[in-house]
Amino acid sequence: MKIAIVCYPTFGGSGVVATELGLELARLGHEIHFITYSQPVRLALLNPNVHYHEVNVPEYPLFHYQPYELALSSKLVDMVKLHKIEILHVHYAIPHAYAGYMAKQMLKDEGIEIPMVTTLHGTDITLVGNHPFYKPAVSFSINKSDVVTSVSQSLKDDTYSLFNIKKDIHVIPNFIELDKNSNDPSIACRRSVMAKPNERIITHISNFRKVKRIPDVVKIFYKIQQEIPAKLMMVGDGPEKEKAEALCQELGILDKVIFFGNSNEIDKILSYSDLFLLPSETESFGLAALEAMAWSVPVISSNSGGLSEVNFEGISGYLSDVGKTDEMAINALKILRDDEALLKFKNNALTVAKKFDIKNILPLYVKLYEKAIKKY
Ligand code: GMT
Repeated sequence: MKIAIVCYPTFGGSGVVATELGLELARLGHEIHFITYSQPVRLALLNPNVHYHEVNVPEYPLFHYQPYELALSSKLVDMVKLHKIEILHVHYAIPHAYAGYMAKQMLKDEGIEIPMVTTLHGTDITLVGNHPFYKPAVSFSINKSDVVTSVSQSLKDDTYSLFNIKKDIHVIPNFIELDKNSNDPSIACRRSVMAKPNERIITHISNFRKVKRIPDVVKIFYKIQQEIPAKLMMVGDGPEKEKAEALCQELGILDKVIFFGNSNEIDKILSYSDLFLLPSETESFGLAALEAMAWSVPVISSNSGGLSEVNFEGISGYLSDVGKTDEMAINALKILRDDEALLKFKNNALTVAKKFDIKNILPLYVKLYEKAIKKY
């Protein structure tokens, strides 16, 4: 199949899912065209089946806001015609589903009919898309998609309750490429660089937005390090990072916390982590938690959104109500205090992660594409 993938190219989860999906489809022999405003961070262009087309928005002084949707839909039209693309897969509803729909209409005018799959990722529904300024356009473009998927049952339920959606939503969970972890020799374990042998390594990875409840991460760690020797790895960047650094200083734990910023070495960091913290306000799936579990790292998370579909209570970690940092710290210590418990949770985390192996999830997308293309 010739597939166009539209996504955000940044470190965020939806961009990572879209990129890994496209790369795996390319490995299976499909022709993949990534269409976005800059090269996705995890995109390796060394496969002849992978193409990247940049959307450029020329600056014009008249425009207070540069019209990205217009540029994207025009680029989609051009690329579909040039490369004979058979299907559009847009990740994140805003504005991708909207631009995709406009591209479909323009192509229809020229006698070209092409199906569009829209994958909902979370904040496009629960936070941003739900805003009254966007809601009508988001509802419209979801309803006009040929196939709609969501990354968890929880997100599917949220979509139906927040929007007037008449379409069937297929739940296809996010996935992880497990083979990569054992096959990549460059991921050498460098634990000693980060912590002493007796210190537990605790990690948080996110875009440091408010929704991630970064102060809760620091508070949980503060309580843990009062009981056992530990270090905190803070990976990622965003509006809450500076406040987190200030809070660590205020609590006198700055020497036990490493702020990495955005990193391309997430696998290395996870390979020596003992525990992952994700106390988010809301999380439609929690890809970062799954990535940790794939490295045998147990997870302490909130129980919001789709997190309970990924992190299994008492098995791969523990879940608490949002903001219950005392309980989260107590649960963390249950995992970290002795080696035997830690090993059990580590093994369980990997076992649960295996359910989300890309090999199990990819065929679900392929089936939907084939069905959608056949219908046209
Ligand atoms: O807030 C983020 O983590 C970024 C956001 C995105 O769109 O990249 O993540 C959303 O999509 C991810 C991939 O499907 C999910 O794993 C995250 O749970 C979801 N974030 C939220 O729902 C807050």
